[in-house]
Amino acid sequence: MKEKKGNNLETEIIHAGYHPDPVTHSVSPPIYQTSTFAFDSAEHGAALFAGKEKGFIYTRLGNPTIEALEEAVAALEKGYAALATSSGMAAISTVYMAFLEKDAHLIGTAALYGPSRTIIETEFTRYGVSSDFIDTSDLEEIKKRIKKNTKLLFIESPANPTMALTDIQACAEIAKEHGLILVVDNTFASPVLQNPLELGADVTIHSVTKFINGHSDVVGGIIISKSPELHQRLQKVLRMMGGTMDPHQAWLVLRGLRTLYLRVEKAQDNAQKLAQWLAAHPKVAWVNYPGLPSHPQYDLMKKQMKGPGSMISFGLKGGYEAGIKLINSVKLCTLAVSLGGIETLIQHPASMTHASVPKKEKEEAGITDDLIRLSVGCENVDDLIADLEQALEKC
Ligand code: LCS
Repeated sequence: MKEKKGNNLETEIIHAGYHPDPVTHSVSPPIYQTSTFAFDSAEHGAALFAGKEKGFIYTRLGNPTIEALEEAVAALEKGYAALATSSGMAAISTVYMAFLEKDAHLIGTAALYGPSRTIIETEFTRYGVSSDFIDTSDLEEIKKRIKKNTKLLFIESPANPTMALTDIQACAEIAKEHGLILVVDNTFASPVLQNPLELGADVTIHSVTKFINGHSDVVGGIIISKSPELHQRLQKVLRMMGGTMDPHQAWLVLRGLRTLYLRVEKAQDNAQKLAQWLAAHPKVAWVNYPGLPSHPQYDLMKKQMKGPGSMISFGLKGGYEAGIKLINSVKLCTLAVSLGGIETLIQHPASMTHASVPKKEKEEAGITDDLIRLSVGCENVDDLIADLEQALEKC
């Protein structure tokens, strides 16, 4: 069978990572739903374990369906290779476990997804790991916090849920100068809108639960490395820690991935219209959306992203009480955590996704009590506006 190749992202998203099954020529990749693979002989098994022959041994160590997904996402993120994980948090904890030695120090974005920060502050402290979670859009502040034992610079851009951006290229320069590993959680942008490795990052991670799968029916993660050395270190830790993906999960994510470009374009178009509509609404106090010229990093968005995406956060003039009334009054938007699916979701981060972060740290990170987060989906935008309008009338 011929390999399918094209030069544009839309084409690559549809074809990357799949080499048609040589036996049946099946158009959809087969699901190799097996935990283990038969050896031809004792010598063959020994050669596979010794790395002298290529092939599959045991699904925690590798599986063709999982590899198809890894190959596709590595190509889209312009990486050396990728490792699929059982969840986004499995990707993050593998990165921490691989690169944080005893008594190491980490600098991270203050407004990270709650558990990405909490695991460092409540679990890795048991191994002497210390951290500074700061406003990483302030490059001077990053430089000031670097210590002799700083190993990792972990940033999320756009950040969940403040939509603050961090200059990835500038962070890569700082990381290089000080010998740090720069990891970027690219979940909010997706590989369609931002490629951190091209901007100089060492490792990119995604919760594929979100845009990459896109249908709110799978939990998963992926880690993409720039170099063979980083990939091999992460692979060793992931295989032993065991947070690997399952073949059926990988097949579903690969199916979702094939429509990523279409979904991101449509959701982003809706989000731009909704953000403008919200910003002009008399009951809305503020809107954070990188596609609005009022966003403090609008120019940075244009520099490092191909578009502002489809995540919006906003607050109402009536504050917390009005926000809670709003999320209880919507009829089309679904009141649920998670994001990046085809349906529009609305939630209250201070009491939901970021409940694990102490109140003081939340406020310092800009996760105020009045903040409402909207993950804009692919519905008709007039229907979304009508739903929010009827809910705002009650606030
Ligand atoms: N990174 C980001 C930016 C996230 O938003 C999440 C989950 C994760 C990593 C963890 O991924 P998971 O293990 O859930 O696949 N964010 C969620 C959110 O905002 N609502 O629910 C989950």
